[in-house]
Amino acid sequence: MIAAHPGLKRKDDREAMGLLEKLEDGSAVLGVVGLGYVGLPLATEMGKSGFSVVGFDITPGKVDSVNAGKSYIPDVPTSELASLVSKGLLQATTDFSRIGEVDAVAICVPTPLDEMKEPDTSFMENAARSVAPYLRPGALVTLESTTYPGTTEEVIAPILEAHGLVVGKTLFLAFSPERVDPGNPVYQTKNTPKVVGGVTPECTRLAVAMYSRFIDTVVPVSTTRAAEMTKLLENIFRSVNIALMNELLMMSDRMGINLWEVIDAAKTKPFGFMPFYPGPGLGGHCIPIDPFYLSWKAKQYDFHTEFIELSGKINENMPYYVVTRLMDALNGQRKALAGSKVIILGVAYKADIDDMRESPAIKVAELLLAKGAEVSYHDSYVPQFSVKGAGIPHVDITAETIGAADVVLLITDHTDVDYAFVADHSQLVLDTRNAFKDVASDKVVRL
Ligand code: SAJ
Repeated sequence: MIAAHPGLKRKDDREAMGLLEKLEDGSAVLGVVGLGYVGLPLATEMGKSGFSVVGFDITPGKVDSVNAGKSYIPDVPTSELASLVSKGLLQATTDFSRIGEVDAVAICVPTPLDEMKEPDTSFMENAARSVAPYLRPGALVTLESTTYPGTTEEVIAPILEAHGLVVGKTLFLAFSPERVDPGNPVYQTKNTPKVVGGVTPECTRLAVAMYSRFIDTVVPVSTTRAAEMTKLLENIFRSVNIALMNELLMMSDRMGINLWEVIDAAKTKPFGFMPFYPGPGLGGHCIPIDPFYLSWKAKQYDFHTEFIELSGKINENMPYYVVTRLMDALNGQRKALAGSKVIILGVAYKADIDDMRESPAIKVAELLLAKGAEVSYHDSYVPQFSVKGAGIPHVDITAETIGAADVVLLITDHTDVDYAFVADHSQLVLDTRNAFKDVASDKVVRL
């Protein structure tokens, strides 16, 4: 039950009341713009709660796949999608004029960095421009794309109001950060708490009313900026702590201390400590990118986010540090990196997924090729790996292939690899993830 806010009495609150009732009785038609790893699971949860949902995307292939009931997102079972489509609860289109059919729409499009490492808000702006002409008076729009504080009100609101609607009166607008962790076996869209911050209290209330229908826990905050900042805080917390571990790793190596052992020991503290681990660098579509959305905006307030800049510098240096350590390890066997056969073990950006976005393996492979190494790779999740257009050959893990390599360089610690077998048959291993921690072998060098 969603209690109507007592304040919703004024004439122009009639719009809000109308939407609130439609959300409450389930007759509202919902929309999702962007049917990717955030939008398709969201649209599916909306449909599963009984709403009619229209999904919008600029990629005809995705639209066709959804309408055929075929999922292309591992977190969305095809059986679930097919069921919603066959019941007429979910349909997809590239025709944005159909926004006129929806009472509320969530925008879930990418927010990458451009080549200058500055926010690229073009996807959000284009999405807003695509929906603005067709929004019905009284509609609710929520933005889910991770972005800097101020985006919703400074960038998106003006675009949505360009056709006469007024936010807070004839249009309701909120920010609600996506918290999708692809492949997470425990937390999916429905059971991950959802933070919501509206431009006005009515905007917040309506967004809370919508999300509450299909997400278990909804957490309202006072403003859109607080909601935008919440997501950035979550991910900057990670990137800064990972950078700290990477810096301590480089120091510990010089001091002859096994930092991996130290972290495991520190982890025994039952309070006040949270483990992060060093590694070959930061991959993924969130952690390496989100901090720079904040540092970019902070500059407008003459504020220099030194932690973010420093952690970015340290994390970005890790692929170079790995190659230096690899050269040291080969040097110990009187081998030059140039001409050496290197097998990169694991190239996805983190264990047990197939996602290559920003994977540190890409930069490592580039550096190895530039130094004249002969590079091949093994990753059962990634069938094809190329660097600057050059395909890197894939090898199976056999006694022959491992034995023929001068060094095996572990970048990503997938759990489907027999690390004892690799250690037994290799000449040398550089392990950047402590994946060989249970393997006693003098051939394994730990980062
Ligand atoms: N990494 C380290 N050391 C660590 C943890 C991660 O080097 O201690 C590396 C990973 O190998 C990877 C990168 O950092 O290359 C990012 O890893 P991540 O564990 O942060 O995973 P992501 O990028 O999938 O982050 C997502 C985020 N989810 C959202 O933005 C909605 C993040 O907020 C989640 O906390 C994270 O998943 C998660 O916990 O799995």
